[in-house]
Amino acid sequence: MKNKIALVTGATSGIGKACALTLAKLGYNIIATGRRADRLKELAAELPNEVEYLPLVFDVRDREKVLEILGALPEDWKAIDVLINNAGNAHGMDPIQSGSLDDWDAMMDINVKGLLYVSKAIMKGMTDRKSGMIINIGSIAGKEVYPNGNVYCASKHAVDALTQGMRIDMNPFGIKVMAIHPGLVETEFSLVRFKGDEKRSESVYQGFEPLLAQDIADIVEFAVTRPPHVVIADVLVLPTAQASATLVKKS
Ligand code: NDP
Ligand code: 8X3
Repeated sequence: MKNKIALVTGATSGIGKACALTLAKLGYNIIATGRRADRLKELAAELPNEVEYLPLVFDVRDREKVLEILGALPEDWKAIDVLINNAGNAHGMDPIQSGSLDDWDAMMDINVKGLLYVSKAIMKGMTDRKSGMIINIGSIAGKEVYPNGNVYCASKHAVDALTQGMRIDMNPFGIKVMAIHPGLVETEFSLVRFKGDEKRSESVYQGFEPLLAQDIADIVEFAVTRPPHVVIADVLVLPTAQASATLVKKS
């Protein structure tokens, strides 16, 4: 394949989908992942015709599956140029003393361990080829802690630390590593956090203009189009109405 290859996790909605479409418009062939196979199928119809597309259905929590599927990529798809570790969500928003163990497991298993499993499967190829770029989608919740954000914030602080660690360890191989830390972006994020409660989810984005998924994809476009000697290491991007993690009403 002549084109570069981008792998985007969590490309079935929101930020990941916008990133996949934007990278496709830039001419990247796209590997898109998620659990919802129907959504990955629909994405095919939205991609430009000239772009090659490989949808992969797996849960990032499933260590064996992640390593098996990403370890057996077709020959033409092995040389991944850009990995976007985007799959993730918040689950619940409770004071720590009444938080649910299942919610805690989900956030640590998906946002932290899932990111590690996917990265593990891809980093070896990048270091062997001495080229590549990893973009981790963190959050303002990885820079600040807000009331009832406890475990989600911890998971995103871990993403921040892992990004720094990856950048240091992969630096000798010329691999670029960055994190984008968004504030409030209107996606399916709150619907997942509040377990399908549409009213509560919509209220998160009322009374101000939130970021759009495309605003994050625009940053990805800027980052991947920098010359070889430039890495955009860390970006905090907020809606203009949001000055900190605690200032916007979340529910
Ligand atoms: P969405 O809920 O719209 O998208 C989340 C994506 O992650 C989906 O494609 C989903 O795919 C995928 N995903 C979730 N769990 C798993 C899993 N176990 N295995 C595989 N894929 C999974 O939310 P966003 O687009 O907003 O979220 C994307 C990232 O951005 C997350 O890491 C989130 O923490 C971060 N973020 C979001 C902000 C916001 O305000 N929206 C702000 C800051 C950061 P599927 O369900 O098909 O598996
Ligand atoms: C998502 C943004 O502020 O709800 O990471 O944590 S926030």
